[in-house]
Amino acid sequence: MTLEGVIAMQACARIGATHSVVFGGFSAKALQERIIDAGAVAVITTNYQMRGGKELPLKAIVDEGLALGGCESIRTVLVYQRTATACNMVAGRDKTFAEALAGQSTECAPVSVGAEHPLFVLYTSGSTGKPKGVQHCTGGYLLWAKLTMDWAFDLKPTDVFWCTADIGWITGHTYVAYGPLAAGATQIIFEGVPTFPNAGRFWQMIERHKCTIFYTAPTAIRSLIKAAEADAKVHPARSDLSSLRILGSVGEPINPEAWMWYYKNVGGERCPIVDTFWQTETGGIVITPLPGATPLVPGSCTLPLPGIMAAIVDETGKDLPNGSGGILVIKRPWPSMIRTIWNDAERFKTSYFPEEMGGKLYLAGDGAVRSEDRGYFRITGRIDDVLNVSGHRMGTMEIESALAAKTDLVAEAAVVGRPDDLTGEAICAFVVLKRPLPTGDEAKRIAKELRDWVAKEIGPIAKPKDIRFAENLPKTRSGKIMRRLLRSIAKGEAVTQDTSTLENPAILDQLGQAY
Ligand code: 7RM
Repeated sequence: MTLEGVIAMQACARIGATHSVVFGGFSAKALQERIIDAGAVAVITTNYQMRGGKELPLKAIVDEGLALGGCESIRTVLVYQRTATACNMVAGRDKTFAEALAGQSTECAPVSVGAEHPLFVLYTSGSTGKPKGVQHCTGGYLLWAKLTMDWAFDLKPTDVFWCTADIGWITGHTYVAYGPLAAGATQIIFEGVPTFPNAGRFWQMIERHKCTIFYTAPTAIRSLIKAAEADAKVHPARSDLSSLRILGSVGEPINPEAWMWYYKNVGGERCPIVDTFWQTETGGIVITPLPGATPLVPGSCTLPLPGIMAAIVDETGKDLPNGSGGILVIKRPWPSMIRTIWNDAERFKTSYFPEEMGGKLYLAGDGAVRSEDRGYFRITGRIDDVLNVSGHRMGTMEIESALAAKTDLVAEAAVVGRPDDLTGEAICAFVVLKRPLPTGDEAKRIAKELRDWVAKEIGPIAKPKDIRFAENLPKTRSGKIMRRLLRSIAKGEAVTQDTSTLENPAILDQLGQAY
């Protein structure tokens, strides 16, 4: 989240090189897989990344990822020295920013590319184990980034815009690295975390820099509500937030309580909240209120932007009337839409344009419902095997594959989401071990071992919050794991669904007790 991070992205764009940013919280293995899939020729990184006052060894993770093998396409590793601490440098391959810049001209003419030239590939989770490389183009993407800065945020030359997202995710691409500068905004780029040195940091930053447009995620708001309730010193009331005029929310549904708190305590009942719905694949905001123009309803992202033909349909692609929940689709293309999945045109077609729905509707992967009165959209959450944990997209299959790869311990694993007050959804793993059912301290020890394993395979963000052991999983006679039963059990609910197709109904009692 340094300025150099954004500079590196834009430098790639300037010379016509396609970039793929990998979030700093991913593991060496996740990085290696992305390098191989992308066929990257260089890695740009930092010696250490500062996070909450600590130095995180990013370059060491890069070295570890490259050492895992298969990354022969990498010719150069460029290292920005963020901190004074030394890191390992490989002669002939690694170069510091300072070394690379020495003796270079300060001018670099931009390389012209066609509008469809791939600007970047950003990996995101889908319903299979392998992340998808979402490919975006140069022209349409930048157009939509710029337009949505104007439309969703009503950007004026006097504004100070702050999007708190990390550049490792799409929100950080479009509303930190590209949109604000394309629109000529004055922007804040924040390297820190919301809770360091204390949970009043966002409010202090807004006051100090006279921020006028503030864009963050519901999960951050919820954790700051909790902190403000526990300690008045970090309450937004302690800071002068009168510079603010528009607030934004993104990444997951915002619950009406969090919306009201944000509206009152941060926006002083004066600032409209734009609840912006969009995805890695849409490139920019597609459903949002227009601040000051669209009457707001807490928990609703209201109406599509001009040109976005959003609709709610049934499984066959037929339109549903307002008031009926269904599948969110977009009927016509728009400038910043995903162009393809990197190296996998077939998966692009089958994931987003399902034949059962006629093959021409863009399937967002979310459920939604439109209100009877205004036709406002409310997103009800993913309808595929994708979880949203603190606004981060995680595939249940990815986590299952990671657990199953621990072959000395794990016979089988199933991962589902359950609602969580703070993180929106929490990861819950049901695990069958290759040894007798553990109890007490042994169960705790194995659960920790599995969590650490997942952190190594994917990254700390994928660690399951709950791990429940059982001797088996609920399966149909044809061997399919019945996840909807697991979802009820994860929530702590009694299983009320039809279990007549279950091969081993007795297992439900054991899973329930495990809870
Ligand atoms: C921008 C981003 C996409 C998924 C998407 C939804 C969920 C995002 C909202 C939302 C309800 C919102 N890209 N989502 N914004 N749900 N209201 N305003 O988050 O690719 O990482 O995630 O996030 O489920 O499909 S993403």
